[in-house]
Amino acid sequence: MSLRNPPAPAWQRLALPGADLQWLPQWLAPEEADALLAQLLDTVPWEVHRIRLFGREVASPRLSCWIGDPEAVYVYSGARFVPRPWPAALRDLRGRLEDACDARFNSVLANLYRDGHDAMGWHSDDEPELGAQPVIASLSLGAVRRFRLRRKDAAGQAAAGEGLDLVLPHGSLLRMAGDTQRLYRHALPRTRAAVGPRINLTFRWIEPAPARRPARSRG
Ligand SMILES: [Mn+2]
Repeated sequence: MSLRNPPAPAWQRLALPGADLQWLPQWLAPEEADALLAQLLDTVPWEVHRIRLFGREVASPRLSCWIGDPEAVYVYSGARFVPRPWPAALRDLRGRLEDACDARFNSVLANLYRDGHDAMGWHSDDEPELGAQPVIASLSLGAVRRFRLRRKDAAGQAAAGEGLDLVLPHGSLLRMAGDTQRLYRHALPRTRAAVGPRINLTFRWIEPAPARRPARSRG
């Protein structure tokens, strides 16, 4: 082992029954997180994604960008997203995250929460192309927001019971794996607090289309 390399930071396991949830509250040093936030705010082609909500198509309350290898086409909330190419700021980061998380990633969903009005509703990242037990690496930059996880009830909705609220600091890394998506939903609620922009990067592995089973029609 080289003496020049600092030891890898130790993951902290978060206690949530049945889930596999670990985090590093300060994965990036503050200066590096500052620089990455500024670069991404400037260079990512942010857009409003249309999502399906109660059968209606609406503008999502945040800005987003789907980035990845060409074959990492993602379908969610009734829309199909062809990835944009990796911006320079994210190319190195992907490799570092693969090492840190012991997983492979071919894509990242970038979300920009401009202020406390922007939010994310209850959902699971459980689309078929993510596989049964996806490893998702979630890097937070900018304003500190509250991230909530709640166990699904029998109908698959977020139940009022078992769960966890996490405050995700600038430069923190959350690793969701195992049955976390199958058993739990997560959300980023609005806040009345005066907060600045927050960027969340969720790195994923999307099974390329030819390897997938034929699509079934979903009712
Ligand atoms: Mn999610």
